[in-house]
Amino acid sequence: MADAPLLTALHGGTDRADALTVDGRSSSYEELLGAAGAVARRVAGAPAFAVRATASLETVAAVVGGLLAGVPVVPLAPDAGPAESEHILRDSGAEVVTVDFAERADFTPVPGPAAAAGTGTEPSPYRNAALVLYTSGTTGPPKGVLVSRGAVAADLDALAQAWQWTADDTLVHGLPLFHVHGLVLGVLGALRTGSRLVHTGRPTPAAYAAAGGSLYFGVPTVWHRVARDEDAARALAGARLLVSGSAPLPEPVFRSLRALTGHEPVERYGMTETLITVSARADGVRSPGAVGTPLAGITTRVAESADGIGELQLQGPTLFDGYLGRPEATAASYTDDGWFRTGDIAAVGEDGTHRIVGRASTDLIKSGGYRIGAGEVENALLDHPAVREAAVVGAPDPDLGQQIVAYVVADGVTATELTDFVAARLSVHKRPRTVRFLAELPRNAMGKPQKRLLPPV
Ligand code: MCA
Ligand code: AMP
Repeated sequence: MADAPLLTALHGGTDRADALTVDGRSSSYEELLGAAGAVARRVAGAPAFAVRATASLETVAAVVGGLLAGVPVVPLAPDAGPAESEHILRDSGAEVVTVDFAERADFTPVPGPAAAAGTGTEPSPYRNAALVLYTSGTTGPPKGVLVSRGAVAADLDALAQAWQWTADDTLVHGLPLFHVHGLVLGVLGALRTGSRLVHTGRPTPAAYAAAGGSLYFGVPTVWHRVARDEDAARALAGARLLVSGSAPLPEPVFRSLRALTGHEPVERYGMTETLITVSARADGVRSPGAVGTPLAGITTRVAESADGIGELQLQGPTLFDGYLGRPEATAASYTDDGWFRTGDIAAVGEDGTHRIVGRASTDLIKSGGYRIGAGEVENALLDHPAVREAAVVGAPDPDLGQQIVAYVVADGVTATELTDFVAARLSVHKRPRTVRFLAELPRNAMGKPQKRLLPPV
């Protein structure tokens, strides 16, 4: 499939000079297609390529260029330190491409994801990926999630239907461009529906207030900050729809937004591996703590539940094509009868409304809407010569949802030094916000660390 079927609006859509604005710089669709064409010419035939996904027009051009050329794109956090970058580049085999937005070229989309399809008789490890998005598991380094253009198209169309999202909207957000929320929904969604996009660079309340959009995306931390800035919140009264996702929206934040903006936020639920699968509707009931009903094409079930509460499992066209090079991990993420295991604990009401009530594993932390594996942070801490043992947990935090807390056994190092060490090796959002020094970690009789016996923060 060529690019045209995915970014439908980009081909023949609006001729506005500010069809998209990213961190203060605007572009028309024609200029974007030219810059993306130049990227496509450079990467055509490569197995995949990576881009440092700053909040910029360059990142948008890189991703659109990859889609035009049928070459999978690997977005890297712009502040990813050596441990994180080296792992992702080695694991994906992708080389970093830098983009000059002023460079323009025509590019005729290939009739299929040529590079991803592989050459000769060897099947490509990338399968039909449009994007390879790295995300944390409970242990080990992050895995590459293979996201196909078919999954993206199915998800965006289902969301457009649920949110009545059209070319008449102006979408505003300031989320990072290396995850599903900011990149797939927040950029590709605008380019598929044809809505104008204003990316604010950073997701600050003042920038959201100034943008004058109709449709706003935010993680709960962003909405918490908007709700605390009452003037900024009131400025959103003229919007059509406020959407929250990536982590649970605290009920007090829902209520504050309703009081200040006059809007009940729409909450939706998803994962990198599944894209967005459950959402409240623009024309439906929105209640605090509820994430709505399955999107068109998605089927859900709650496993092993006597009381209607259990692991949420899914099937549908938005699911990933597996973890890059990890068939066992891919197989382990499905039940024997072919349902994707989200690892989230859900309750489904009689009217089909889903509530996410927890996670099966305490080793996956959600902080500021970022998914962070405790094991990855523990390994980074253990790379510091002064650290002998480390245990990382997520502790409740009113702003971030959870904050990363590290318990370490170490001598001759300060908490700030360890925080900075992790921020520099991995990326800034994976740094512990609190470090506690212990004489030893609590262990069971077998010598295994017992996180539930750690002292309170
Ligand atoms: C602080 N800074 C440091 C350090 N400490 N820099 C280096 N070393 C340090 N030790 C700097 C940072 O670089 C940054 O600088 C500034 O301090 C603030 O950083 P930080 O405190 O980390 O930011 P924050 O204010 O806490 O961030 C909150 C946030 C962020 C903006 C809400 O968490 C965020 O963008 N979250 C979105 C995550 C997301 O999109 N998740 C979607 C995953 P400077 O300000 O200069 O940069 S997809 C998903 O979940 C699914 C599919 C779904 O359902 O959507
Ligand atoms: P990620 O792969 O970074 O996309 O993180 C996916 C995880 O985010 C899910 O497994 C959930 O734990 C969490 N999540 C996303 N949206 C919501 C939501 N609306 N409510 C609760 N948890 C959410």
